[in-house]
Amino acid sequence: MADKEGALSFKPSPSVPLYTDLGAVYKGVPGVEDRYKQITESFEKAYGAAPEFYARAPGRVNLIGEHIDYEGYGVLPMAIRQDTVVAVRRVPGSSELVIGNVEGDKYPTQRFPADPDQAVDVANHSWANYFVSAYKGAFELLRATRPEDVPQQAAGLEVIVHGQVPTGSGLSSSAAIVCASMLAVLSAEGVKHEHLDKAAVAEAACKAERYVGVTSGGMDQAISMMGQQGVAMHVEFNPVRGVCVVLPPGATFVIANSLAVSNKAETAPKRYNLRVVECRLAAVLLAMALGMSREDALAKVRTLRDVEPLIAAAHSGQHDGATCAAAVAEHLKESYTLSELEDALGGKLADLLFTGEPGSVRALQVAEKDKYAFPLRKRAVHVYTEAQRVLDFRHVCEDASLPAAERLAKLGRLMSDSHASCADLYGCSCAELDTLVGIAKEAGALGARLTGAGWGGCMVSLVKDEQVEAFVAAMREQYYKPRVDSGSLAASELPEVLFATQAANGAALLVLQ
Ligand code: NG1
Ligand code: MG
Repeated sequence: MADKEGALSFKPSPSVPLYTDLGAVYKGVPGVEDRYKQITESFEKAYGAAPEFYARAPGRVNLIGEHIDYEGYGVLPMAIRQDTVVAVRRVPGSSELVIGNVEGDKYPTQRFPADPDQAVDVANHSWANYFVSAYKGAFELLRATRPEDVPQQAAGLEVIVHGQVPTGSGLSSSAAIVCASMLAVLSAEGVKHEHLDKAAVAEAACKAERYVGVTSGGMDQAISMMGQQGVAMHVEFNPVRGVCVVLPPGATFVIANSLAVSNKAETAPKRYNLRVVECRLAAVLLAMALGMSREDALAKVRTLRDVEPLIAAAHSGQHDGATCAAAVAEHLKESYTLSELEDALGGKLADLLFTGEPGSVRALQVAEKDKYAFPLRKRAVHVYTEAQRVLDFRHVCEDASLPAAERLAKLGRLMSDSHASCADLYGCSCAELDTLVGIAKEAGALGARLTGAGWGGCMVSLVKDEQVEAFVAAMREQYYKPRVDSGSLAASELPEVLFATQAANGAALLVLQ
């Protein structure tokens, strides 16, 4: 699946901006000044002094391209307005990191040594683990790219975090805190903002987030760092890069939270990390079926994307999504038992493929205990067809020869097809999300799909501008009102669980004057 630069696309600016004026980051968004005041007050209350600076990074909504970033394929998200702010002060002479939160009751203060080589305690998952992961990652980035900036002695830090991105909702609260924390640490260690390359920070933040125990891809950190107001972004990997994609006029993305919380770090062995393992197994088996030796496949094939050249060689050069899916259907069985996989690959999977990957090994252990049958055909067909839908989505956005209304209708269909594939082939939807998508389509959405990892969290739908109001009213009536009536949702929370959204700016450093 190859891509070419279209007419309506452009590259994002490369370096992290530094603002001294809040208005520059949040033009016209109400409540921003008050929020920073509240963060500063929390900081002063906790530490007896004001913060030196702030780093902020947004959550994101993925428009299309689910569970394919870790398979090497491009995705198409946009940053949203909701973000995480990390306020920081260096404490000379201290060798401690004190991590507090504006919502201290929910997220209690934690202390860690200012030691970049400390291990993250994955077994005791805590909110502050995200900061520690970013802290380690910041030093790894510094050591690799700016050794002259690595301090002899890491600074002690006092930190207050404030997050607005709902957690466990598929809008990437995790990447928001990791990216903001990483920028904060880099800046505290003296790196100048103009020396911070957004793509490099995104790549380091992606690696860092894996310290919390999820074997994730790089989409969330990439868009949280590189996002640009008013445009979506086609993000590709190895190396991380983005191209801004202008959406056709006349429609809005509406986000609706299913209210089923999906806590990815805790459920990883049975869900996210298991999918990453399944894709790897599918890729290796497919490569072998297409003629690669077992030794080579085990040593060289890491993603389904790695198999594309073999598919092309067997199909007269064709390697679009449909051809790849047909190759999967021809060569992979519907499902495999663990012993079938071990026989095919010649030994214990943990030793053959996943050494040094504790998240994957744990997923295999749980699968063995559950006598899980690995449905590799479906998983691989999802990945290849979803990767094609991302390219199609971008091309539709860029096809100026079609009227906007026609382009929007096509985009909506791609989104709905993506949801069906996530639900039926990838098994990452849930009853609440499927219900939401059904209601959204009935209420006139051009298309609707789960967004993010799934198994709960949010849906994104594409709605014609003139229908947004009626659409929101219908969603409220059919999905949320019964929950408000039964007391499981407070009416005051409605604006946070159902809202129209525009593409917002990516991460920034801020010094208030
Ligand atoms: P969420 O769960 O929405 O943060 C996760 C991964 C992404 C990507 C999507 C599925 C992390 C940090 N992010 O997103 O890399 O694989 O699922 O497309 O784990
Ligand atoms: Mg996340």
